[in-house]
Parts: sequence; C-alpha cells; structure tokens
Amino acid sequence: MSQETDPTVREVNFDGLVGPTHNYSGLAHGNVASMTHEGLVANPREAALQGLGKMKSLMDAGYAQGVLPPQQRPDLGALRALGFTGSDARVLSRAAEEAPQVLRAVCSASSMWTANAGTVTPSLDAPDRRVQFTPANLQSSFHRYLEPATTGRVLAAIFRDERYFAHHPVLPSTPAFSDEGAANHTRLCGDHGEAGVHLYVYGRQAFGGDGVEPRRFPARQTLEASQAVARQHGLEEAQTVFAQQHPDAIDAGVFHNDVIAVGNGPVLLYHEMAFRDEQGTLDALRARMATPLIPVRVPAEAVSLDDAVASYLFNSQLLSNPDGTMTLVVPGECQEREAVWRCLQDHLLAGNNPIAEVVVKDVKQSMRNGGGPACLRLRVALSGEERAAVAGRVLLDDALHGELVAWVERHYRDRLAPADLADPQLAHETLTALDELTRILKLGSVYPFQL
Ligand code: SUG
Repeated sequence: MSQETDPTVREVNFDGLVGPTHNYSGLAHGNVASMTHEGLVANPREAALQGLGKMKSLMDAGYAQGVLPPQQRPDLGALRALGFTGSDARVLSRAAEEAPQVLRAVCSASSMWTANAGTVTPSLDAPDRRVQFTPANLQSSFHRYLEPATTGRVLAAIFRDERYFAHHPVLPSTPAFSDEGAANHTRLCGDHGEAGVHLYVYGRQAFGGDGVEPRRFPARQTLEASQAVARQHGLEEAQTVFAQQHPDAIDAGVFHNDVIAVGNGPVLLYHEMAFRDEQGTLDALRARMATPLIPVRVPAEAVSLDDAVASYLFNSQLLSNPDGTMTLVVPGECQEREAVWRCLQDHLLAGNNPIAEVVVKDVKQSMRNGGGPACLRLRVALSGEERAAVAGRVLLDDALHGELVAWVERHYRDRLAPADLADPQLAHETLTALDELTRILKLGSVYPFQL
C-alpha cells in the first residue's frame, strides 16, 4: 500500500447511546457478567447517563466523540415473525406467557455495545480510498442477531456520502460466518493518518482447521468471517494478520478479543493468554508494519485471567494525545481489584511505553452486562473532509450532550426488571422517545416503526 500520510485524520469514537429498555436478562452465554447478573433490577436512566458522562468527559479532554442511537425495542416485528399476532399489547402479553426468554431477547438494549456494530476500515487503507463499513451479523445469539438491519440503516444514514463512504452487506447469518465486528479487529499503525495493519482475532475456524477450540463457551468469531470482511474492504495479505484467540481465554469468559487486548497506533496492550500463538502473532504484525510495534504484555502472574475478566482491564480505550503520549480509559472495576490496580500503576504507567495517564470511568450499568468502555464505542478514523461529510447531528458538542441528557431524563425509567418487559406502556414510551431522538440527531427514518 502507499506510504502517503494524512495529518487531518482523527479517530472518532462513536459511542452507543444506551436504550430505554436496558435490563439484566442473562442473555449472553459465555459472558460471565451477563450470566451472573441475570434478574437484577437495572436502571436504564443511570445507564444512559453514565454513557453520556463518558462521552462528555472524553470530548472535554479533546478527543473526537460521536454518538450512535439505540435500536427499537421491544422488537415487535421479530415477535410477529415468530407467530405472535394481534395488537401490540396482545403480542407482548402472549410472548410473556408463552415464550418469556424470547420476550427478553427482543427487549435487549445490546446495541449500546457499538464495538459489535460492525467493522470499519479507514479510507487510507482501502483501495478505493473510501471508509469501508460492514455491519456485524451477530448471529451467535438471538437478541444480537436482531441488530444488523437497523445498524446498517443507521450507518448508511450517517455515512451517506458515497464519495467518502462504502457500505458492504452483512455476512451470511450462519455459524460459519459468525461475525462480531470491531471487537475482534484492531488496526495498528504509526499515527492514525498513516497506513495501518489489520489484526483480526477469531475464536474458531469453520472449515478445516485443527479443531483446537474452546470447550465450555462458544467462539463467536470465525476465521472465515474475518477473512470475508477483509476481502470486502479490499485489504491485501500484506495489510492483514489473522490470529486465533486462546481457547482457554474464551473458556474463562473472554468472549471477544477486546476483553483481553487493546491496540492503538503502534501499541498493542495484551494479556499473555490473548492469542493461541503469541509469538507468531507479534512476528506477523512486525513483518507488515511500517512503524515498530510496541507490545505491552501483561503476564498472568501480574493479572490472572479471572481478574482480567472481572475488571475488564483490557476493555479500556487507549487514546492518542497530541504530545505523543496515550491515555487509558479504564472501568471503575479496575480500582476494586488490587492486582489490576497495581499492574496499572507499576507495569503500565511506570513501564517504557507511551501510556502516560489512566482515567477511570464509571459505566457500571453496562459492565454488569459485560460491556466496558471499549465495548461502548466504535472507532472510525476519519480525515477532515470525511468528518465534514458525516450526516446528521452525531458528532458530540456541548449543546447535543445537553439535549441528550434532557431527553434521557424525560423518557427513561430508573428501574427495570425483566418482569417489567411485558408492560405495553414500556413499548409505547420507547417508541415515543426514539421518534424524538431521530429528530434530535437529524437522522431521518431509521427505525422499523418509521419506515
Ligand atoms: O454480546 N452483552 C453483550 C456484551 C457485549 C460486549 N462487547 C464487547 N466486548 N465488545 C454480549 O455478550 C448481555 C445482555 C443481557 O444479558 O441482557 C449482552 O448481550
């Protein structure tokens, strides 16, 4: 690929706004937090405000911040497709009675974790010089399989200028092409405006392979899916590395690579159990990168896999500062584990690497469902021209932040238990709120009830 650089490129973090039906339904097998917090009473208002609080503080610190809207839930269309008929209230009450697990799934606010919305390749790396998008099929669970259609519409509404943005179809929704998006994709480079190398981490190989896979929990990303996304985006072999996640890590609750590794620029912060072939992965990256890779390895003796999963140390946002240093945005849970906090101070901050600051953010409502700071954001590196071509009102500023906070305070409940999901009033409240939101964000019609 060309060696050209673009100094106007900035990484924009598009955070998912938490939806009004945020709840703890224990839907995600293999995600320890979701499994252990099933049935807790959630606070959707607090969840959304925590998310907006993170967005605002990163914006105030000078990072480019965007926002993506939540999806229409309950997904009444999905219930109707499954044979429930009659009025909306009747559909909901029958689902609650006959298929409570299905009702829980169609109410999930899981689109908040936009690291799973899709995979994005910056224009600099793509042969047609446009930013490339593929929504993730999320076919490994029913509640998340419901997301890609609306995700595709939202991304196409925001990144609608065809001169700058290219949208690819969702991969076939079948286990062989199981795709969970950017949570398993890391772009390594010098500055964000320099050509990058794409690290795709997969849990299993669908066709062929040697059968070394997790035994306890599902592997959500296949090699074949990652290869297909790279192909759609026009990436060449010299730009890509495909690495298998360590099966023992998946079995310990590492359901995505972003629960055990995070990269930014030339830095790859990872736990020693992140990759099945650690050395091979680093060697392959080094062979392709134009800038020296800066691996920051955390050994199991410093932070156990269990501590990594419980604290979400690696589900941090690693952000570039103008002076060349980096800031690590960690969830509050990292402070509660002594080994993790010590590692942050003694190993990461004091170590010979660009990480110069640790910022702690409280996203507890999301964390209880297994979503840390990095899950809540989709990274889109954009040039100055591309940022100017972004449609809608989704790049955060003080005015938009203020309107969104007021919108949440007007519409969201402060307690929601799984048993409340059948309440037809909740469905009504949600649609009213979302209709208003599309006007605030100037997105046009993106929800099924608006089409
Ligand atoms: O897919 N949790 C999500 C969390 C996704 C986190 N994303 C990243 N690591 N990038 C999941 O497991 C739980 C929903 C519930 O149980 O109600 C859930 O879907």
